[in-house]
Amino acid sequence: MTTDSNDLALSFNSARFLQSSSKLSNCPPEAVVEVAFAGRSNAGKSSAINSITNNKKLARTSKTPGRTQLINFFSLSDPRVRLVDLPGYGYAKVSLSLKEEWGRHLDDYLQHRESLGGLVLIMDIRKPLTDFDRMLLDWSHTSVLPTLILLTKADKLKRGAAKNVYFQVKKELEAHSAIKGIILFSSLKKTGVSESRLALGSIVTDGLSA
Ligand SMILES: Nc1nc2c(ncn2[C@@H]2O[C@H](COP(=O)(O)OP(=O)(O)OP(=O)(O)O)[C@@H](O)[C@H]2O)c(=O)[nH]1
Ligand SMILES: [Mg+2]
Repeated sequence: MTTDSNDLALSFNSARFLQSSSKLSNCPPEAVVEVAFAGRSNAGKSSAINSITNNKKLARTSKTPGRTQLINFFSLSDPRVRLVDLPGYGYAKVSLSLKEEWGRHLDDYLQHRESLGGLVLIMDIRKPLTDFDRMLLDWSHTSVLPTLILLTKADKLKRGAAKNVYFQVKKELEAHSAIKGIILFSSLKKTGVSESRLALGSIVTDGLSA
């Protein structure tokens, strides 16, 4: 894979569903580089994957929080690279035991997946940097895991207000040396999609050559 934007676009467009896993031991054999999309439940993770891969039907989206309950793997035409849709965190309406189980699987994947080469943190631009987001960011900082931030649902704010959140988040995360970009994103308007593809491409390229 090269960083040529046409190649990358083609590669993301070629994403296919590979499998769902309920726990780490059911995950497909390790790839070379997996980039996982994480974030609060209902933040827009699955929609972001669909926008980036230009495939509305790839990852299931829903108005109801808690739609993605499994770890979903998508392969690209380059078999060494995968995108991973993680279950959202912070969904209050599931039972405590289910919540704990979810947390454990998420944790297990993040802590133990050898091929995890990058994290895309999806945050609703109207509710950025929740406690869990910060926990995840602290972890990706100490783990030196390349992290891309998408401030999604940017269409919900006026341009000026969206920019303000962008600068606020940027300032707060100044010290986080593994951040590879902060992007104003909208799955509805397709804002930030090509920028995200470029940033993802460079994370993937770095991961492949590491
Ligand atoms: N206006 C707007 N709505 C969005 C955007 N992205 C997602 N949504 C909506 O937000 C809701 C949740 O989107 P999903 O992509 O399913 O969110 P998720 O983070 O995958 O949710 P879980 O799988 O439940 O954790 C859906 O109703 C989407 O249509 C966006 O950029 N703009
Ligand atoms: Mg989802």
